Amino acid sequence: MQFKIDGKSFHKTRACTIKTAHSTIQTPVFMPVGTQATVKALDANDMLSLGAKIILGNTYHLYLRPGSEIIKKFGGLHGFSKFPNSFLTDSGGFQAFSLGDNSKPDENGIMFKSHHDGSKHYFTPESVLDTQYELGSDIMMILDDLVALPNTKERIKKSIERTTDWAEKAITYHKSQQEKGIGINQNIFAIIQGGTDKEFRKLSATQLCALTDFDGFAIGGLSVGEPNAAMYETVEWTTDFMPEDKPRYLMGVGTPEDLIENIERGVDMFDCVMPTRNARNGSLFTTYGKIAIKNAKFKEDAEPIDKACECYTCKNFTKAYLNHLFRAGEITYYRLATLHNIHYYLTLMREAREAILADNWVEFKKEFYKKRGIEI
Ligand code: PRF
Ligand code: ZN
Repeated sequence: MQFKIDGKSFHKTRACTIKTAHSTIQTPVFMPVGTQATVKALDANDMLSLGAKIILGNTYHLYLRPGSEIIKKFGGLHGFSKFPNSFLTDSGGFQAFSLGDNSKPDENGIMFKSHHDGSKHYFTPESVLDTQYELGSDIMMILDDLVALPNTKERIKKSIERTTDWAEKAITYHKSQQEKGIGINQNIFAIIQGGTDKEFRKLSATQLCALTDFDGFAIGGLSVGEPNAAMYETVEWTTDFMPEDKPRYLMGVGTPEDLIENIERGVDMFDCVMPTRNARNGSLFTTYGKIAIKNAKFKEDAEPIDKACECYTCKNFTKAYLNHLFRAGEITYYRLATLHNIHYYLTLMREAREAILADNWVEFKKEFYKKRGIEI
């Protein structure tokens, strides 16, 4: 993959271009979540009309159903879903972690029970790459061992040691597979762990970033229950140990405010279920903050969700109509709401990029907060 820094502005903000075999991605970028090889309620053409250059899929879910060998038969995620731009696939480390008692990591990998039928499976650093080769994702994530916060120093230390060990195995395996012609157009990212402890983060970042064959680096293990300020501080500290000349990805984050704050702290890439999940729950993003579309005050509201929004939903429909569709539980509601929320996130990232390239970050951030009634 090709990586280029196009411009920088205040503090650690940066605007970059990432080129994969399937698309050119301008950063900062938000990757909509498409766990099951679709962004819920939408299809590939919707994603193209939104201008999405990359979406995220999940190894854990697709491995269990329909199985990566079936997806491979249909030309990988691109052929199967017909989304022609890039896919990043998460490794399954986080999904196993989310299974709680139904997953158990050891030195060599993670044993887990399927949430479908309780069947037992074992993921190793190598096996999750084999699955991702079949999925054909443009960016593959390594298997990592993450821990809930707060946790003991011993457990966090173990998570770092394991994650580094697994990263070494992953990169060695990936190089050997590429020599055999497997995964040659696929990139691989390592995942920094270490909780909110500075020394642990430094240790994890320096160990992993010394493995220079990785195409990019992610910050994992955050947004798992720690206070927001601790997340920001950890990112601020960690990005200083990450290379300038490779993409930096903050996994599973976050709110629009989280994106702005972490772009300032040197992050290029984000993913989160928030815009899609919130849409389905009736929570819609606007320039002025969130609204709950089910609210009775929207019953006769003739305005779009956000007058400033240029999305398909806002160009065509009123809040009154969306309020009705939501209350009636109509499927159309999910599609229209999801289109709007993703459009909001992608537009915010495009505007952030423009502000960085115009060296206007401070002003941009001030405006962003001011519209939400916050003076900074
Ligand atoms: N590791 C992986 N996926 C993730 C995370 C992680 O730490 C997070 C943390 N917020 C989200 N998704 N593999
Ligand atoms: Zn809209």
